[in-house]
Amino acid sequence: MNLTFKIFIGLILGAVIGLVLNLNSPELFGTLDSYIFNPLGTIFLNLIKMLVVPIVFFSITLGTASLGDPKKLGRIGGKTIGFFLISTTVAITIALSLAYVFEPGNSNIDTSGASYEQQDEAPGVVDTFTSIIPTNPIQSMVEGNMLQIITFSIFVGLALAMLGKKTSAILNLVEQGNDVLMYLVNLIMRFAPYGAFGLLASAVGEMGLDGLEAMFAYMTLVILALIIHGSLFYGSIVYFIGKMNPLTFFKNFFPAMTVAFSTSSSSSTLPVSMKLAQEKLKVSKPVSSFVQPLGATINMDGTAIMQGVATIFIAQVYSAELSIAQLVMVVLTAVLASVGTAGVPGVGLIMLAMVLNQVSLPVEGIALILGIDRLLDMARTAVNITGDAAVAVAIDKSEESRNEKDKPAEEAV
Ligand code: DAS
Repeated sequence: MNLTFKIFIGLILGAVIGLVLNLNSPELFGTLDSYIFNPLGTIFLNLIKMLVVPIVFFSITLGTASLGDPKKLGRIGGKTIGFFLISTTVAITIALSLAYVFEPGNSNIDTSGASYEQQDEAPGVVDTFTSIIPTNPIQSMVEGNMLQIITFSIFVGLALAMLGKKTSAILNLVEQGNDVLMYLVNLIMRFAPYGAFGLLASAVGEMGLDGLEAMFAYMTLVILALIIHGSLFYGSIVYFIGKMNPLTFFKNFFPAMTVAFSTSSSSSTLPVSMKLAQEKLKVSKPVSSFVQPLGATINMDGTAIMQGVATIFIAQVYSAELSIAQLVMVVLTAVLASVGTAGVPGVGLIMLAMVLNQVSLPVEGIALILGIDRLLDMARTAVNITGDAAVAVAIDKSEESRNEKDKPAEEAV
């Protein structure tokens, strides 16, 4: 039985058992929750939290180093990164706006058990930007100051990229460290069916139908934001810059989207998405071979959308008011986090713990959405790789038109 199916079974069982106990025997629920449901959920949650800091450091260092020497990045590299940053920022802005409008987390869920210290002195936007430079990176890691860890990782990655061959041994170590962490993510995801069961049984047993409604609202909103961003934003990039009919783009790229949906892994889908981009979307090999692998590493719009909706959902569930500066922090953290989110199943959720950390929202809030995350991972991975292909089409067309312009007059005829 494959993992996704096992997680689905865990989800359904947890929700049904939680609801039956909530409606019929709260006392029995109390006992089972203390000795079975809550421990299972907490173990899974702690396993996720355990990897946050090391994954952020290794994957963002590696993601930045893989950009290559900024001096040699050249025009295509600069354009690609520019497109990626704009695309991810638009994605999370759509997510935050929809979450504010539709308020999926506004429900009668009782979260008296958990605490949220409202950041009374939330730093202003200027302080937010100045405070992201760590004075002591190790202390930032101990404190879980994610933006400072991200900043430090980006500097280390840039140094590795600029030093090139001199530090290839260190870069290999970072790559191996990242491989070990990705293997650990894989191992932890095997516990997901049991963790999802415990979390759903505990959450639904505690909150009853209100909990289920809130989770359904959250899931619906993430999917809505994915569809809006995927169709409207990518459709516009492909049409206005790629000079391609969006329907042609989506029709020809759809097989790659199905592979991403079923594997929940951008990296595993890469061979298919590159083949389709080159053969069906006529993207030149050099542009496809640069943009898509880079995108599978540093461009995760679908993941950023989940993180945006989840952050506002959890803030609403805990009745936490996020200031403008904190929202800027969420966008910044999610955009920078997507630089490091590796293209493997479940890693976006680990990065969500980092975003919540950054705005002091209780990471326990992940319990409300963790169970259903694997299903959403499938959808957001499909959006992640589609964004990479859309940018590849746009870059390829802009390079083609540039080459046309550069051609001497007689040749251009
Ligand atoms: N599954 C990841 C990917 O491959 C994304 C995520 O976990 O959010 O893109």
